[in-house]
Amino acid sequence: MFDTLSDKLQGALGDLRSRGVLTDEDLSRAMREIRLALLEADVNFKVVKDFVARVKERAGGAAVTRSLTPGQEIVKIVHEELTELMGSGGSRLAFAGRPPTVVLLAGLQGSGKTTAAAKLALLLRKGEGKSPALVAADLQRPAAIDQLEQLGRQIQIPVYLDRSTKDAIAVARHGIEQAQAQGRDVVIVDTAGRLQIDEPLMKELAAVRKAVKPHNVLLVLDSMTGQEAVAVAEAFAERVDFDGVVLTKLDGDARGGAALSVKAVTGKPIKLASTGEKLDQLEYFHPDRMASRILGMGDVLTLIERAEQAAEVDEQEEMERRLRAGQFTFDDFLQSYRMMRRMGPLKSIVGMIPGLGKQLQGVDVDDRELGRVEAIVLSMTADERRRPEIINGSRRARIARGSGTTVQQVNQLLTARKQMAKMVKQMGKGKMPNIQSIAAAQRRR
Ligand SMILES: Nc1nc2c(ncn2[C@@H]2O[C@H](COP(=O)(O)OP(=O)(O)OP(=O)(O)O)[C@@H](O)[C@H]2O)c(=O)[nH]1
Ligand SMILES: [Mg+2]
Repeated sequence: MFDTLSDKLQGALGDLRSRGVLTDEDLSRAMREIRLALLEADVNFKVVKDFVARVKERAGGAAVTRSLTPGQEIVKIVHEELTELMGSGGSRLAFAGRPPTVVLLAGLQGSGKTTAAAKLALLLRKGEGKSPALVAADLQRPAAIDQLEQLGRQIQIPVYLDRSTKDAIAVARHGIEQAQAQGRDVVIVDTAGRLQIDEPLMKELAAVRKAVKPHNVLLVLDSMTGQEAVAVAEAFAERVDFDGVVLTKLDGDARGGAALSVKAVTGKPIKLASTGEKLDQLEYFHPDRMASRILGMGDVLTLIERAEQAAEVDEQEEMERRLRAGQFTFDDFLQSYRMMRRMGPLKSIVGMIPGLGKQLQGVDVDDRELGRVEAIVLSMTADERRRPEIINGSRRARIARGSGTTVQQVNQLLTARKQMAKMVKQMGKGKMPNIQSIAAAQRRR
């Protein structure tokens, strides 16, 4: 997802991070490279211009904080601006006070509406315990109804259809009534696409919209079509209006960057992103997380943590208390990783704790792994972090997907936590090395 853009941006920011002092020349070069990276990824020209101007302005006046180098400060600014660019509004759908919530999907032919309808139904059932239904209101092609019916069967979600009419409004209305009668709380309406934006399409959509009063109108955009997708979004925004965007085919990388302009150009947030043909490959779109992914997550998290460093003495004390009590959940795990990281290279820390180096053999403490460790833990639910024993096979697969890692890597981490928990128990019985004194020793070196 956004691989090219990600590589290019990280390249542009790469040498900045390590510098203690930045000259104006360094800064201009970085800005040029950022501009190129965005343009090459097909981000809208005007959007790029504004973006770079904002980063430049902020970077020029950026206060050099105690905990960040100037280069890191710029990475942080780029991260914030990227997040802002992709939309800081929430990705949640609007749910009706009185069910059913109606979601209308619109978009050009082949953009992925029908697949997205099924995926969304699955996501809402799995993630939010909803009981969705699908309505086949694409009556342009007979095959469209079959396609939705088949998808519905695959995921065992009812599909309302009527092969005897060409009246999309009647089908949509009737479908919603039926869904309501059967106690379904979300109804997702699939509509017909057109080759391009034309009058009949807009009219039909507007009519369906008026008739069924959807709580969410989502525009489905194929991110592989680059700038074309942005033009479609603009046209829809003018003619039919919509509440948010579903970006599809983000797995095809080349021009994906265009999608990043959608929010800036139309003011509508990206709510969901689809990253493959499989039905579970749809996720809520989180601009901040996406920005982190694009910029190389680990580094950004490091930055943010460093900036927060000063405030966290209480946290250490709390942690020690919990460890003594023999608890060691994934929350503790994550926290301890973060604490250790703030104190310097992990290997040196581990080496300084008596007896720890040996016990940690086999547990990976490579600094580069940390971003991944965080991503994995952050992809767990609160419950999973507290009670790791419930993490079964399907949960592992989900966590791997959510964190962009493999099941094997998730397994490794589960094992590592177990080992650490055991170790912590032993230490808890004996003497606990004082984390603060280790930190102090580290600073003196
Ligand atoms: N690789 C990839 N393929 C996708 C994705 N989403 C949809 N597709 C594929 O794109 C094609 C078109 O998807 P549909 O859901 O049928 O598109 P549609 O908008 O309903 O098309 P019409 O009904 O003809 O207007 C299908 O082959 C899907 O499998 C995605 O995120 N990644
Ligand atoms: Mg379709």
